[in-house]
Amino acid sequence: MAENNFAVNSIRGNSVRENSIRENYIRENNVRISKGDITRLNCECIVNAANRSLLGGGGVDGAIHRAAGPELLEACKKLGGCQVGEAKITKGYRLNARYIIHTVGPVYSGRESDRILLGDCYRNSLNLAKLYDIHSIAFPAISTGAYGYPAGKAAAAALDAVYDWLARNPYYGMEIIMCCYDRQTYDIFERMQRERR
Ligand code: AR6
Repeated sequence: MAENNFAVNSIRGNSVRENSIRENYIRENNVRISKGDITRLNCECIVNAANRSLLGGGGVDGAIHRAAGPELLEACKKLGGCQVGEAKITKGYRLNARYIIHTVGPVYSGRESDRILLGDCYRNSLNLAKLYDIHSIAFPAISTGAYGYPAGKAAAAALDAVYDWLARNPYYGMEIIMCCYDRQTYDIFERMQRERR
């Protein structure tokens, strides 16, 4: 009898509570395009577009090191660098984000290998995030600054890689934010994502 009452309440009287419980425990896969400074985001993890030394640089790498503080450089020194397309993880230190995943995009060459290596950055970052039980992650537009990757081609490779990863991990519940710094890059990502729906 008690069990029956519970079942009936769950379906009828307690539906609002049930829904809020569901929201707390069941997350959905989702891709969002946003505009702004990645260091300001409130998500579990942000991705850095680093270089192979992992010892800092300009662009988003410089901004992340400045915002995270000097402990980040000390942690990066212990990582032994990173190959193009691979990913390594540190804490977020002074950032709101708990973790930083450092990946190294390809310098644009116009060869087919660019697209594969750029896709590897997203795939390997997401795999590493999953190992750390991360469920929200923000990416910058990797390789589209100093490394010269045209934004349209980079957006296509990035979105192919993240949607492919989500299709392979349909029940994981990962929120992916593509964080574009400037209006032009944002418009390109936003249009390409809309065309996929
Ligand atoms: N938040 C989000 N995106 C940003 C930010 C920010 N705060 N600052 C810049 N961007 P880049 P890359 C955008 O050059 O092309 C570094 O020196 C930027 O507008 O940062 O992968 C590393 O150490 C562009 O759209 O990275 C490497 O040596 C995107 O981030 C090299 O640059 C990527 O631009 C990596 O070059």
